[in-house]
Order: sequence, then structure tokens, then C-alpha cells
Amino acid sequence: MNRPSQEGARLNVPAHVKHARLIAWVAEVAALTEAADVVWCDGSEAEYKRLCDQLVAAGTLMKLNPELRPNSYLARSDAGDVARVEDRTYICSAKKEDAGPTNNWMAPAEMRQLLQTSDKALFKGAMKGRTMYVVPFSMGPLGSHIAHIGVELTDSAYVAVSMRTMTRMGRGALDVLGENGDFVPCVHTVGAPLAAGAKDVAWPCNATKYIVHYPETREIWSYGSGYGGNALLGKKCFALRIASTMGRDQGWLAEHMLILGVTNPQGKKYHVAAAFPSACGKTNFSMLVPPEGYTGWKVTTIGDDIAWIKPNADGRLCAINPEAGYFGVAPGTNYHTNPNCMDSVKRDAIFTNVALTDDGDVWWEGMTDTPPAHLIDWQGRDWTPAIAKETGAKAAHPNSRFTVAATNNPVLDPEWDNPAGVAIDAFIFGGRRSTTVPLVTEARNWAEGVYMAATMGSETTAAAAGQQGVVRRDPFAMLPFMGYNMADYFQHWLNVGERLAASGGRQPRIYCVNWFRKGADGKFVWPGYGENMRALEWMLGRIEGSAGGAENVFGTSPRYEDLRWDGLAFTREQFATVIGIDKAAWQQELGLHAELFKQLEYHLPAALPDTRARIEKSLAAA
Ligand code: SAT
Ligand code: MN
Repeated sequence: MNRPSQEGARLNVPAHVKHARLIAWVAEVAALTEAADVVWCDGSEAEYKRLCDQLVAAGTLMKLNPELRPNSYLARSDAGDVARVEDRTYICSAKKEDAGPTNNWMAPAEMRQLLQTSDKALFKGAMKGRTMYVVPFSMGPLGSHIAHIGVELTDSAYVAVSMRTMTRMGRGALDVLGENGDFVPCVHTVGAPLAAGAKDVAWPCNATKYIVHYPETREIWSYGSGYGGNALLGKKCFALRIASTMGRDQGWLAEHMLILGVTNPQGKKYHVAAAFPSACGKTNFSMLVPPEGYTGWKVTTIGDDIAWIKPNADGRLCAINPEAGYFGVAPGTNYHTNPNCMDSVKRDAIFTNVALTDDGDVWWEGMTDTPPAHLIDWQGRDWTPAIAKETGAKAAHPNSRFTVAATNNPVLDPEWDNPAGVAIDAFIFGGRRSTTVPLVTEARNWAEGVYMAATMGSETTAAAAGQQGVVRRDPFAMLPFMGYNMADYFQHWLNVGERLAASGGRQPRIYCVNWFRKGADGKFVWPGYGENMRALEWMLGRIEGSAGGAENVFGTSPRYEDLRWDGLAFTREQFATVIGIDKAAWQQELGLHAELFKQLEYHLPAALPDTRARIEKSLAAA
């Protein structure tokens, strides 16, 4: 029985790791995948540097000009591995009904055969010739009662370094885990075993992809992709899909939401959590710079993508950002749309699939009004404005990204790492809709707010593979990220609100926004970005009881005179275009809500069709 110690030596288990279950699982996965070597990540800067150097030598990363972009790198992915793959994403709950009609489902035993146990199981030998990195991480401040630990085993050093930026990764997380702590096991392989002596490619991946979640055993298995949410398993896979099921079971919420702090000139601070689909401006909103005329107002970032929210003893909903970095969309980011983000990525960033300038810096569409005269595009080809004009080729991929630590953000909220979280005053839900949905609407009660969130629609973006610009229902901006039955999730939200009310706690107000309405000329009417502060101020005014509004069929929206217009030329007519409720459009919209409810019929809470019927009635009377 001296096997464990021999195994331990081959596994390179550091002396400080005493967690027997963790070690046994690492051994099991190393044996299954036939990894050539095992490296335990400690999260140190020296380790980050070593892995980055190694990635540069392998051709995966290119070091950018240190004078223009210190300590920063560019990665170019395989052209077939550029976004989340929703059609390859599975929720393997024991019962199909628990995954619900919005998720791909396969029986756990069948999926395990495919991935782990059959003769041709995909993970068998998948890491041959590669190093397996053991990446321990905390989602949320170390030791926070809202945080949870995960461990990702990955054969991608790019994933390991990205996880260091995106999570609290390394020794600290292992210390929290101790000898017997719980962790979510996450297994990731690019699915490209290397034969002895074979030359590697810069971005190994596999045409076959599986992003698999087992909610009952809280496991994640990801095969074939090295990109973003497919591979950085702490993000969408753990912090949303698995955590949503944990939240359902334990009475909390895991949401696709930014969290911001907003302080008024009197020094009163509010906290707002806002859900928008991928690539709809969460990062921009979370770093908003108040416009001219808003002297003394300040917006600070707690998170830009994900919120974990638990009720505290005082009856408040408290939120943490489980992440420690930003994996944001580069195109469209500039000194007008998000100056704080531009400053965040000035150094210490990894860029993926953006363009390279001739002097070794990065560029993407929308960064500057005039593109450089020559670039190397995201696929390593020459790019000039003339080529773009002729072929339509983008210099940067529309879903190109930056990965940077939250601590680089000049407006990072001082509470961002507070283990107790921040008490949420308002929830905002917003989609990308060129028509129909008003600029801002307040729900008259919790159930109406849940209805707004549940029926949200949005035009699809490049963040996911597939058709772009088509309206799809994206309840709570969670459609691609729900770990269980969507209708049960609606009920969970209703329950959370009821429990708050019953315990004498404070329900946050709920708002629906749409920055994206277009005029007859096809252009956005609302200027957006910093000007969104005007809608935000109105929401806070509603909370204080000082802001007026008018009821419409959907909720309460501001009249022109209810918003502050200092510093912005925006006419009553323009305002009417972004706030109006068009009867015919809403009749059609309600038809789409009915379609959604039909799809989600099983377990759909009655409060939702009831609310729909009420809206339909008042619309008919309007
Ligand atoms: O899922 S990713 O992390 O790749 C990005 C997103 O869709 O928000
Ligand atoms: Mn997101």
C-alpha cells in the first residue's frame, strides 16, 4: 500500500496540500486524461510570468510593445474557437424536466459514457503530451460566506494565467479549502493530445466541443475549446450555471449582473445590480462616467458581469462579485464609451483576437475614429482600411476580448472585496431592442419586476456563435447561463421577494431599461454611455420618493420633465421616441411573451400569465 506516495510524487502534490479528496480527484483525472505532467498553481506573480513566457515561446501569446502596453500580451485563437458554443452546452441533470426546455440535456450516465467511461470517451488520453494545471480558485472574496471554491484542471496554460486574473486563484483558495472543504470540480481540456515529438499549434482546440454541467454533483467538464466562457470555468459554468442551482437549493441568487456603487453629491451611496445579455454594455455601465452637469456624482465598480446575492440578517440582499477581473468585449470600447476601461487595459492585460499595430500595440474597431493605415488582423493577416472596404474584413473579431484584473480599474469600488458584500437598492434588467421597450420603466411591485425580467428580449450579438441581430427572449439575461428549469427559476425569484417581504426586509426596486431604441434613420436615438446616468438618477429619485413619473401599461416611466437634461440637448420629440409605448408593437410583444410562457409552461408560476393578462387588458383599454 505504498501507492499513494508514489502517485503523490508523480502528481507533484505540494507539501501544503492536505486535502485527500482533492488529491484523489487530481490523480483520477490525470490517469483518465494521461496528462504528461501535473503542475499545481500557486497564483504567484512569478508563476504568472513563467507561464506567460512559456506561452510566448509556444507562440500562443505575443508580447506587446512594453513602452506602449506594458506587461501585456496578444493571443490569436483558432478561427473556429471564438465564442461560447451554446448548442454544445449541456445541463445533465438526472431528470430532463430539471434542465428545462431552454437547455440542451443528456442523461448523466449517457454523457459520462461519452466523456469519461466508454472505450472512445473523449477525455481518455485527451491530455497526452500536455501538462495538466491544477488551478484552485475562490469565486468571491477569500473566506466570504457568499463565496465558494472551485478547482479547475486544465491542459491550457492560457486558461491558467487567465484564471489568475479572473479569480482569486492559488494558495489562498487552497488555504480556505483546508483539509476537507467543499469545492466544485471543473475539468477542462482543449482536446488536442500531443503525440511524442509532435509540434504543437499556437491555439490547440478540437472541432468537437462539449461544455457539460452536472448540477446534482456540481461538476463541470469542458472539452475542445480554449475560449472564454467555454474554458475559464469559474465564469459562466460555475458562477452562473452551477451556482444558480446552488442558489435555488440554498435560498440565494447567482445572476448575470454587473454591480455598481453610485454616490450622490450629498454623499449618499446606493448599490445597483443590472442584468444585460453578453455584449450589451454591462462593463460600460459598471464604469460609467457621469456626464457634464453631474458634478459631485460618482459611479464605482463592484463587478461587471456576475453577481452572487444572498439575504443578510438585516433583511437586505447583499451582493458580491465572484470574479476578480474583467473579460470584456474590446470592439466599441474607446475613450468616449468607457474611459475607465481604456485606462484599465493600459497595462497588465491579455488581449485575445484583437488587431496588432505596426508598433506592437493593439487596435479594434471603434477604438479610434480613424483606423491605423496598416494592421495585422486577428487571424494574422495584413489589414488596411482599403482591404476592409473591399472585403468587409474586421481587423478585430467582433467578440475579441481583454482580460485584466479588477484592481487596474481606476473607479474600482472600495467595497469590491468586502466579504459581506454590498446591500442592493435596485435591480435593472435591460435588453438590446431597437423598438418597443421604453428607455426606463419602474415595476410597481416585485411580481411585475419579475415579469419584466422574465419576458426580456434582446437582439443577439457576437458573444455566442450563431445568427446575430435577431430578437430572442433572454429571461433575466440568463438564457445561456441557467443551470435548471427556467420556470422554476422564475418561482425562485418570486420566493426570494416574498421571503424578504415576510421577514420585514427590504425588497430592492426593479427597473427595465433599453438604451438601444433606433429612429427612422436606423440610428440609436438615446446617446447612452455616460448619459445613462440620467436614467439612473431617476431610479434613485424614485427610491427616495422624489422623482415623478407616469404609469403606462408596463409600469411607471419618467415624463420628459422627470429627467435632468443639464448638459444634453435632447428634445421632447426625441424623448418621446425612446419612452413611448406603441400599441401595435406591444400587442405583438405580448404575443411573444405568450409564446415564451407556452414554451415554459411546465412549473410556470401563475403570477406571470396573470401579469400578462393584466397588461393585455390595460393595453386594450389604452
Ligand atoms: O461567456 S464569455 O465569458 O465568453 C463572455 C460572455 O458571453 O459574456
Ligand atoms: Mn457575461
